[in-house]
Amino acid sequence: MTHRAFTESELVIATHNKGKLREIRELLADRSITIYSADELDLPEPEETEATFTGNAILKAKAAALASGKPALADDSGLVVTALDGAPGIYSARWAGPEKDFNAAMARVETELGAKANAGNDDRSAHFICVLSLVWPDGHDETFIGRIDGNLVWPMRGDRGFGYDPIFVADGYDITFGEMDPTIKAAIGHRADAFTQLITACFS
Ligand code: ITT
Repeated sequence: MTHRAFTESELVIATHNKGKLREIRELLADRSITIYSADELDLPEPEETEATFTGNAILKAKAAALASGKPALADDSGLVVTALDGAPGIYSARWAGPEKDFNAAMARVETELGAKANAGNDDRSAHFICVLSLVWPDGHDETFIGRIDGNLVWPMRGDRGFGYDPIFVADGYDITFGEMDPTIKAAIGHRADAFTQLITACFS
């Protein structure tokens, strides 16, 4: 499959999430690309109306590319909990409410897992998904799906990372993403997985 090469010198990171922005900036740090965040360019936050991570990633990148006239990279991601039939999934940010209260969102995951356990289902497995979509102002997109599998723990542990990191332990580790050195998360995580695919396809 042929991919479009990224040859431009400017890129908009189409996210209003500071945790994601920090991780994506870090992943692009050794490239000579001028990076703008959606906040710096005052880009509006589009409503995520699609039913899939991929649909929402393309929607966000497209909106930013059209509004700015520059290529834009968006990230749609979330926590997919097996016993909760995939919830919160594409609703991961929305479970935190307008206050972006992730302690409440993690407590809700735990309460719902507790109800499942009471009904005999002890499955605490989950995975993070990250879809990265790079869209050019002409509408062309290059889109990649990353994933990491693990298990959920309670209580929350660690204050590094963001979002649901304090309850997620990746397979093969015994500390949560909230306790993990950010450089290790940046190497093994779902965002890193999607990013590696993007770099191979469009930046090399
Ligand atoms: P943008 O749409 O502006 O990028 P958002 O926070 O609304 O920001 P999403 O709709 O993609 O982003 O929601 C994804 C949510 O999933 C995010 O708010 C986090 O809570 C969670 N999430 C994604 N990646 C994560 C990670 O690496 N660690 C912990 N939680 C993560």
